Amino acid sequence: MAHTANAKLNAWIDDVAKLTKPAAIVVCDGSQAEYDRMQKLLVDAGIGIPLDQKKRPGCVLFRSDPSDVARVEDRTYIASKTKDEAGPTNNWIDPAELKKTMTGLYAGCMAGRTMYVIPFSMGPLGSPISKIGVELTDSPYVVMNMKIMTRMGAKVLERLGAAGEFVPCLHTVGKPLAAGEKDTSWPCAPIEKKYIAHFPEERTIWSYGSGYGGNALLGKKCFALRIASVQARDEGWLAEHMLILALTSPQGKTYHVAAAFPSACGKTNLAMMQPSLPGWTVKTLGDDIAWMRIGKDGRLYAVNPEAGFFGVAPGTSAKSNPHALSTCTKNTIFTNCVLTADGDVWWEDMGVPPPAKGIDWEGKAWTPDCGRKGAHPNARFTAPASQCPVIDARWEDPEGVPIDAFLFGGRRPSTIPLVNEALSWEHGVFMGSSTGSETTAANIGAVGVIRRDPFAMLPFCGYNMGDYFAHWLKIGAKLGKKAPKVFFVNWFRKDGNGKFMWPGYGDNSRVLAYIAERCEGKDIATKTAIGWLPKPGAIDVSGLGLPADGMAELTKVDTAGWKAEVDGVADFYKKFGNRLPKALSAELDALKQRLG
Ligand code: SAT
Ligand code: MN
Repeated sequence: MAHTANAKLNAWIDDVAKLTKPAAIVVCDGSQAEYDRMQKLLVDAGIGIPLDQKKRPGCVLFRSDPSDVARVEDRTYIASKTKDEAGPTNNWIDPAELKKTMTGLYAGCMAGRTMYVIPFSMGPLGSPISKIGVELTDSPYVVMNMKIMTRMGAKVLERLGAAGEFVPCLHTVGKPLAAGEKDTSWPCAPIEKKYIAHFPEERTIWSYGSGYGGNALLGKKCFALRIASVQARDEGWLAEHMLILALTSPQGKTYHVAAAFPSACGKTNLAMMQPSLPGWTVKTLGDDIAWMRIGKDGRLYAVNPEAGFFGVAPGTSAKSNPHALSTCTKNTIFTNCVLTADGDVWWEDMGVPPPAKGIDWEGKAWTPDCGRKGAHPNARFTAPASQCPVIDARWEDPEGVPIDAFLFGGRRPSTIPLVNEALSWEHGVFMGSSTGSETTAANIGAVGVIRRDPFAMLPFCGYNMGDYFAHWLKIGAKLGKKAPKVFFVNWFRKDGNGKFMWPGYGDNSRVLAYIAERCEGKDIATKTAIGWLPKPGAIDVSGLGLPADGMAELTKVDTAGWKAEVDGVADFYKKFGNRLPKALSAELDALKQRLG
């Protein structure tokens, strides 16, 4: 049927409809009226809960099923033709076998539901960096979220035209409805039937059984990272799990920084930071993903492929991230937060007193002393990026912004200094590849263990991670002298009493200012065995009241600690066998030598 002007798309829609048997097919136009219709449908069904329209205009709350609260990494697959292509860090199943299993699950899975066709663009429409995807889904909640998170609807179809290319993204909640059956408040499939599948060679995504976040909003991690990382490798660009920010000095010079941190390290907070250092400003371009290409001038240019923020609510407060709080005051979808008696939302560590009573994320009566958390730790807000009070004027620039510095970082209680500048691009890639973060009580397994999460891409790289490191080395060789500088930062050092040694949050601007000055080539760093470290006085700590030896401790080389770090990285590198680039084992050896 001629659902659209694109023959390939029409054929795919018909094939999927034949298999999944939806009651109706709707091609989304991306209009506000359509969004409002989806919301009304869900509210009328008792699934969406509209919030108080004076306190939170245009906002609605959803509660998911307890089996469906986050990305499911052990149900996420990179089904490349060979296991070796997926590499040692991904779950692999033979693609033919996986397709057979999933085709069985898909048969009749949309019965009683409407199948929505969501044409979307990752990146500003028409930008040379952008790419088009089409998601087929039976979830109106997904339609609403995709409207905020991507550029979506009729204008994308126009752009796609009769013969344009798109990444097909098939999604279902995996809960067909029998005639007359009433829907549950959060339809999904049991955990062992959930599959988040990627077929990298075919640039195709199949997702079954989850309605939550990155499992269901397929433009985000599935397309913009896992599939895009494969496209980026083949086409010579970078698809990265990075925030993008613009830092402006008191002299009015702007620097663009892209930064990768594993989860729970404050990426969204850094992206929207309110600098404590007078005269410096930070503007946000993105909080999660960066697509970067080499521009005509030979520099690396970055675009945020998303149009919204899918942020973790708990912990978001006036102290940690005032700008995120302002971003979600209107036109926002909340998922798994507490509903207060006066029709507002609340979450743990919001920085405001809890309501005397409310309804928790499971729909149960809740009071602050009931012994349970009210919001799920992975409760989220979905809000338009345009509502962020510090969104950068260039955030939708189709050409992107030139990157001056890359930051890698993690939660490291010891050894790793506050800021360490790579000696070369290769050394920077070594730093990225060895990125790790301490597990906390929130992680399953031993506490205080360093989990390696190279480039913060461990769950998001769509191919062999050894080849991914090689790709980074190749991009550096192309950039040559125009390559961004690379820094490793650590806001999370602890003293002997287990207290954080660095205040973090807005005071991280002091480190950003130092980084900007290094980009200017200022002689404020010393070359050491581990990299360039700030000279005494190079970082402005006035007014912080750090102990006298505080900065010395935060910026010293802990030789014993680094020797243990070298052993840790060597152990991790073994995983990659002969896919580990020689340049990286050489970096590891050279570091070992320098440490003596
Ligand atoms: O659920 S998402 O993958 O979109 C968010 C995250 O885990 O970072
Ligand atoms: Mn992320």
